[in-house]
Amino acid sequence: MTDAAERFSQNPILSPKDLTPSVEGLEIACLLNPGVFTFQNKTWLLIRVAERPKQKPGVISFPVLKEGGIEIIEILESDPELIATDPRVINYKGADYLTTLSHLRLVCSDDGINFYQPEGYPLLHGEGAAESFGIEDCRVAEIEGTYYLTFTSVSENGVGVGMRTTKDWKTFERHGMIIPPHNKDCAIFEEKINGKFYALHRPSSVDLGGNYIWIAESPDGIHWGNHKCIIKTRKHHWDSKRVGAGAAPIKTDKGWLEIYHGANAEHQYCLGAFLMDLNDPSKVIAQTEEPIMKPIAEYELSGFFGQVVFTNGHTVNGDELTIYYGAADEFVCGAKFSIQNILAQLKSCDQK
Ligand code: MAN
Repeated sequence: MTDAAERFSQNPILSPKDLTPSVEGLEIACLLNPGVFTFQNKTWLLIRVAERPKQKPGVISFPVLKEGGIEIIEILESDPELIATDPRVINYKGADYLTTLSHLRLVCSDDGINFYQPEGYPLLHGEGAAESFGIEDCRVAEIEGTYYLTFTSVSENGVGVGMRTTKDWKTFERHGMIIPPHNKDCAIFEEKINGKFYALHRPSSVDLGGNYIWIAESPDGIHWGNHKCIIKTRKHHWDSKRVGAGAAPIKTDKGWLEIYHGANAEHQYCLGAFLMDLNDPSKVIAQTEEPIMKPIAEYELSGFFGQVVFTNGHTVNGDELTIYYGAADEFVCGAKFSIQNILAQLKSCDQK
């Protein structure tokens, strides 16, 4: 079995052991799903760092953010009111919790392969009630000199899209939750179209509808409206259960190319692509039938949560697309693609 990705021979390029925990008493369980941007002639990753206390036998413990700082919750594995079938989330006494607390951390590189944590840049932590279970999976869009950070804000009240903006990566303006629960995977286009900002996002509709990709417009990049559903899950396909946007769409002469993730009922996460009209991106022109990347390398098949390749960041150099991705929800990896090759795999929506 193969796919269209040319994986870095150095993969994984970052593992939990490569960084130090943000506070004493926690350990890094996973590094995953980096946002990517260029700044001061370097490639930067804004990594999701997921932490928890070192686990003791018979006990599940995890951190949550409270006004005074971090609080550790401990639950006996034998407690009949605990449901712990997914390594990522548990349910206790009817309420959901995450098993790890994520913050976002900057690393940079001259060659796009060897990354280090530079001095003088802050860690981005959850702040306030809407981020008490952490912030995750940040997309970074650079528009007219401002970097727009859109990330998943998690709390007991739900999962929504949070936003911060920066110009220098040292000072940040907080814009709170810009799209309320349940929503994630928000990727802003890096160019205005006909004077308007556009973004892809992924609400989850429980009773009617599903985990579909929507597009929205905005006059200022912060307030969003005119939402339209553009990509749905496909029965009996690799993307039958959920789909979600990756990073900012890539402008090509054929249209806006989006790399997205899809998962099936067995929680296998693969990547595919679709193409939107250059002038009206709410029109999807074409989509791949088969994944362009699927979990096949050892570090993608087993880890904190195996069978996962998940991207929300890339760099583009001519025809070369370098995606950075989370493998098995534990490692940060890289892979190269030819944009022409991805375009050639798209099937026109009229032919379906
Ligand atoms: C899912 C997974 C987790 C994530 C939570 C909250 O369970 O994507 O990795 O922590 O949602 O967003």
